[in-house]
Amino acid sequence: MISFTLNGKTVHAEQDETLFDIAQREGLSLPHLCSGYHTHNKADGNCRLCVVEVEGERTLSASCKRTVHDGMKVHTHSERVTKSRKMIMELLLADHPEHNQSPDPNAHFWQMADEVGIQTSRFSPRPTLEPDFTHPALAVNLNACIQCTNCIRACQDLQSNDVLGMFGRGARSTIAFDQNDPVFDSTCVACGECIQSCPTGALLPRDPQTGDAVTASNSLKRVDSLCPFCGVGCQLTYHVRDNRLIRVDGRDGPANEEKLCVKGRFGFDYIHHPQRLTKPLIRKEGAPKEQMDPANPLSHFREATWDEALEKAANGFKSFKGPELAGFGSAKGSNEEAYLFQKLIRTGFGTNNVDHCTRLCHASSVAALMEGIGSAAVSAPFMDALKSDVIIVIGARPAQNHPVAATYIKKAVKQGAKLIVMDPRRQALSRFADHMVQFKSGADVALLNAMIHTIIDENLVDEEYIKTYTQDFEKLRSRIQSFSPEDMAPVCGIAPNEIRKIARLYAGAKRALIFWGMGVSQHVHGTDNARCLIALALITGQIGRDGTGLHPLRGQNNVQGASDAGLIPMVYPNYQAVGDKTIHDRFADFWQAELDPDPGLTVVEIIHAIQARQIKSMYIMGENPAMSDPDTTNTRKALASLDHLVVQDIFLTETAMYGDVVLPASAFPEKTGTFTNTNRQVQLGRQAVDPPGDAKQDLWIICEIANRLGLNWSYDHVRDVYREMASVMNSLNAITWERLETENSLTYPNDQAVLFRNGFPTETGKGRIVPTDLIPPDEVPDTDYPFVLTTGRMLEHWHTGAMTRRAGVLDQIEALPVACLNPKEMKKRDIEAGDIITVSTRRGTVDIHARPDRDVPPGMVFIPFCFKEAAANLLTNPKLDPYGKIPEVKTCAAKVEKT
Ligand SMILES: Nc1nc2c(c(=O)[nH]1)N[C@H]1C(S)=C(S)[C@@H](COP(=O)(O)OP(=O)(O)OC[C@H]3O[C@@H](n4cnc5c(=O)[nH]c(N)nc54)[C@H](O)[C@@H]3O)O[C@H]1N2
Ligand SMILES: Nc1nc2c(c(=O)[nH]1)N[C@H]1C(S)=C(S)[C@@H](COP(=O)(O)OP(=O)(O)OC[C@H]3O[C@@H](n4cnc5c(=O)[nH]c(N)nc54)[C@H](O)[C@@H]3O)O[C@H]1N2
Ligand code: SF4
Ligand code: FES
Ligand SMILES: [Mo]
Repeated sequence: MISFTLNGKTVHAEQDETLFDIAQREGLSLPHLCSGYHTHNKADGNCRLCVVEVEGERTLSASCKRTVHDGMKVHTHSERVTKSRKMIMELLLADHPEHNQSPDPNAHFWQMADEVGIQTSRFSPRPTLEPDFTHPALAVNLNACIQCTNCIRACQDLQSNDVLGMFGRGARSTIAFDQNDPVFDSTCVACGECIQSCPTGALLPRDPQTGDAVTASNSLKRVDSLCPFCGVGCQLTYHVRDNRLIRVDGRDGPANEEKLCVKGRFGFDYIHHPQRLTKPLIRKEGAPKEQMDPANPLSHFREATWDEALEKAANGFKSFKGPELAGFGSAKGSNEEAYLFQKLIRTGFGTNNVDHCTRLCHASSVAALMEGIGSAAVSAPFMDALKSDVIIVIGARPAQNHPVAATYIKKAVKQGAKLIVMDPRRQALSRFADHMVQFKSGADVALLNAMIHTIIDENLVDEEYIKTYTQDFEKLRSRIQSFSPEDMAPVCGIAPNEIRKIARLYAGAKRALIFWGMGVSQHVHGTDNARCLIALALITGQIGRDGTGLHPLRGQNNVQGASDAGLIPMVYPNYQAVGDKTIHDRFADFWQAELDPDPGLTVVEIIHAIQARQIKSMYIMGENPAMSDPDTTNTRKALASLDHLVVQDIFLTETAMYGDVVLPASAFPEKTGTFTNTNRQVQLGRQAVDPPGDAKQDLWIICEIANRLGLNWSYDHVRDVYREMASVMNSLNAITWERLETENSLTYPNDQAVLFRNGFPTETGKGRIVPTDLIPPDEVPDTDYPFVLTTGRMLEHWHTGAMTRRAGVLDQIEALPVACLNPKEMKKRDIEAGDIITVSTRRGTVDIHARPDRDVPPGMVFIPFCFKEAAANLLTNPKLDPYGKIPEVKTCAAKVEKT
């Protein structure tokens, strides 16, 4: 501790604390522009507004950069300081339009001018610059820029996107996107971090509908909530005016530290889209399900009252027996909604046929993790990347799909960590990687087993760890003999030396962390892929410590929570097996209901059971299987063949079009509930606006149906549902609703960010190593279908496009369906960028625009599944992994022709 005097008062401080922070702590306000505006942006000391006087020193010091020493005498408002601040402000004002011409007359900049007491400038202004409105998300008016460089630091240090920099010299120097390119032509990914860091209004968000710049002061109400898109679980603040969201800012959550990505910041206006469902709909008598008119889907429906629609929905369900019924719940909904949805299916329908998109997602990872280490949640949060010295990212593209999680990986690399990316396609993280291992699609087991072979062969294993915490290592040792790097090189396409290098790097690391995604899980051998990753961590002891572990990046904002809450056919809440008699009886007693003793069917199995006429009626809430399930033609036929389908959504989706009853629900910002992100952090989403028209809260709708099935539920508030749910979930025992309201984010179990420090929750307490064999993809290229088709996502769009294609900014950035091909393949076939091509597989055909993309290797075509005009799932293979029951949407054989 250091002792010094601040304006004559003795103050104690830490050695590395800045004067600015100390002053703030002491309740002194110091004017500031280039520091202390965005909490996590690095202090820069360039605006000089925060200067203070240190007795005996010739010059004033920027307090945001100045630390203290014993005996120092500091003055924050001496005459010299005040005079200097006034001059600085006057100079800065010369770089800014008149107050009434300012892009944001209430900006922090003007508050500082007030504080300093200066409103006009005697100095001549800079040459004026053209505002840049080329990007639908960003209003750039550098006439208001004071070059505090907050935006540059936000872009480079916080997000590591490295787009913004300085350009030019002297009075002509400006902030620039890339080489001073128009924003839309630059490599800007529109995370908007620069906007949140800009204190002057030179950078502002644009209204997605009108295109006008929106200032924070335009809002009347601010509501602290969460991003509704991905499993990162960014905290944000909604700005509301007249029951409309007008702007979103990042909030200081543990998983995002004020950062957001383009979807969280600019993708909010889907909730105001004119196509929102605002009235319950009932299918018109005789309107054929097989012949929808996609141009006018509403023509098949008539509006109904809630009473009529709910009666019809419930009566329909009542006319079928348990095994004839099924439900798809939603990972976009809250924990409370997921809990009540599965409770309704199990107690009201009398079946365990309840599942959700986790089946298409990490089902195989979950199968392998449960088998291996007895728990399927991540062992460490993604922020732990900052503590790792080696990071593997395999079959995932976080910079696109978990963008804020990716900021931690990028930052770790900048701090010296080594990154290994393993993927058949290159990606935004590749430029950060020490090893970009671009291997053959579907060859994960070959590559990973060759790494395991190297680690065992070169005795890089952690013998102590293996002895204490694992079982079945000997089985692996003998089976791995046939997987030498030399033998596996032709299978995976990676040279033996490179395999050895990355194996040594991982095993030799002090702390190594593995992230994985859909490229690992969505295969017929997805469970085997994950088994290999688990084995890698177990034999090297790279788990159970800070900066180590296994992190299957969870996709949907609440897929972790929906799974925890029991939206899974074989387990009740908190993964308690349906097939276990004691557990079954306990839940039957708790819910006062007769329960189906057998595990239910999974997502794709349910579609197959409809085709077999076993399942005749379904309740689908917040999922769009007509777009997201593989082999869409057959999925849609199945949905059309149902005798009774109730869909609860916010739009008339491709799935809702097959509904007999369609119930208009509440979107994320219209409700309150808990959500669990990929880090096992439970956080509160708070209602910011009312649902439109007659649309109702999802929770209310579920309860109304339950009561019409005779369940007699009454919950006054969502917290009552939370309490009931938490009472049957040990994992939540330390997390009360009240704590959530005040503490913002709580990690289960028991606030432990890193798990398995002393073994695993298996019967033996040890992790099980499960050896794997080579299984080729179900479909490989041949002469008829010579390409590998792979499917996935793009940064701006969410899954089936239901939400993001109705979000103004996002849809303007990515407006057309595209298939990405290596430019060489395009040249060979005389295909130009933007040409329409036909991509076909054994299941279907789509016409789609070709996009040259060097990330895609020759011989591969990539199609994102968000475009209904060219639905990728018309093409995909529904073949399942036998353990996880996940379909192989990451690879099948395809043909590409110029149309
Ligand atoms: N922008 C956006 N973000 C999202 C989503 C979204 O729809 N849009 N969805 C969310 C959801 S639910 C999920 S699950 C996550 C998914 O996030 P990711 O797991 O990152 O998803 P994908 O883009 O489907 O595929 C990941 C990677 O797998 C690679 N891959 C393909 N075949 C193979 C293979 O054989 N082996 C290996 N190792 N890799 C392969 C692909 O090239 C791709 O880079 O994203 C979440 N975030
Ligand atoms: N080819 C291919 N197919 C895939 C994948 C792939 O990589 N390739 N990935 C798979 C994966 S990992 C996943 S997770 C699935 C995702 O598949 P889905 O979950 O079917 O996809 P979403 O588009 O997210 O569907 C969410 C639905 O919920 C609605 N919705 C949004 N908010 C709310 C709300 O608050 N209440 C209600 N009631 N409804 C709401 C939306 O309008 C939308 O219709 O797709 C899978 N399918
Ligand atoms: S990273 Fe995920 S949670 Fe965060 S703003 Fe983007 S989509 Fe939302
Ligand atoms: S805030 Fe300290 S120099 Fe700008
Ligand atoms: Mo997912």
